[in-house]
Amino acid sequence: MKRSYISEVKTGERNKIQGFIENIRNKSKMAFLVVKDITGKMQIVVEKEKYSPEILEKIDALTIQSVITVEGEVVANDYVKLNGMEMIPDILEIDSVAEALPIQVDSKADNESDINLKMDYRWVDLRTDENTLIFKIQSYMVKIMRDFLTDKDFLEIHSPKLIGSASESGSSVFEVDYYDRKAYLAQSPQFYKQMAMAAGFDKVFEVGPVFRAEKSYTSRHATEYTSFDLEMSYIDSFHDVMTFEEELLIDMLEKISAKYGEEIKEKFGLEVIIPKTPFPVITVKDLYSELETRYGYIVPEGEKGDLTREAEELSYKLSQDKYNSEFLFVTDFDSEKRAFYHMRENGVPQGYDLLWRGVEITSGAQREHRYDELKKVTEEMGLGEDVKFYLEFFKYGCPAHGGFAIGVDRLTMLLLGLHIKDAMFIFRGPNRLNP
Ligand code: AMO
Repeated sequence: MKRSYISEVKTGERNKIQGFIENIRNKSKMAFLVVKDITGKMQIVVEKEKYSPEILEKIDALTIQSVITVEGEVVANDYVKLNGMEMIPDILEIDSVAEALPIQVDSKADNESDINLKMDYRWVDLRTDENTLIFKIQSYMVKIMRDFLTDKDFLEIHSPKLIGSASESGSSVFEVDYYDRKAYLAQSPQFYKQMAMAAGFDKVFEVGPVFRAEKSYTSRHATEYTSFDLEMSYIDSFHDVMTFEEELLIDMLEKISAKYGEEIKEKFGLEVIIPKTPFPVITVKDLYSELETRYGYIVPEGEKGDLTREAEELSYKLSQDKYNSEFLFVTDFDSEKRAFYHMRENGVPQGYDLLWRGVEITSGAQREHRYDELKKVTEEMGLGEDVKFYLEFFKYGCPAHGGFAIGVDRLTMLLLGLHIKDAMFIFRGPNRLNP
């Protein structure tokens, strides 16, 4: 018989379902099992006197989280909380026996060692309703954004992750042996999405892994994460890029809200708020002066040209108090704090960071596409050999262009109010390379 997903099962029909055992109540006369698959849960009822010793033996051997196949009649029962139905099995097979579990599924981990143990057994940890939901939502979120772009004729590219030189800044790159020389793990598809502009691809995006060798132990940093990058040609300024990002995020939030809004509220206690456009925009300088006037925050002298963590957090309060918005664009960073590839106008980088709920989710910019300008900047910064191949991209014609990158894990984390470890299928940090 063909397998049915639990969500498709109808009463009054024979069905075959397969899944993990979430609960077992094995009494003298009756046994009740709860089977869970990716779509739902089903109660299985066994009235023992009606069954052969062979099936009863199997039931006695069952353990929590074992995988079983059950076939039988599905009947309506208003007393059953799981969709008002239950299955009366006539065939029950144990496909895979679960040993005593190393972690308690569905328990809350509130200390570091419990969290680490859950991470060690991530595949078991991921079986909870909440964790399954996180990844259904993340999968849908990326699909919506991918659809949004492909509908607008963006090409999806797949750039190399093994590269010959650092793509963001030399300090946070992983070095790997590459035959008789060194290679680096890409910190971003930055150079290649820009190369696609020089190739005349016009609009591209990529969803893929990026690597950052940062020793950051925060709730929002990972050493490998998924970056949602895009780049577009023939823009007039970085404001075009910002407007485009607003449209992309609103479309995503609207669709997430329609499909998962209720569940997000129920399971994670958060409202999916659809932002109004335009999102508020503030320069770094004005942001610091607002934070000082309103909340008495004084930024340390050396950090004025960039956002401190405290400023990011307070900016959420400001964006709510002043603009009634969860989002805030910050512009006009100090030139030396921004990547060399950002276009500068009168020394001001033509780019932005986007903060959501007080955490940076995006960096974006118009890029410097004029070969001579770029050559000058990279020489001034002493980048030389590292960017030689990249400079070549702009020598043979390249349109004005810009783009941005959104951290998929940060987006998931902020949407659902999680630690980044919980928002990633598998977390990678300075102390974690397994499973
Ligand atoms: P940036 O380095 O700011 O920009 O990264 C873009 C976005 O990626 C996410 N992010 C991270 N997420 C998890 N762990 C980390 N260690 C981490 N670092 C960054 C954040 C951040 O906003 N090439 C540029 C983008 C561009 O200009 O197109 C870049 O990579 O959400």
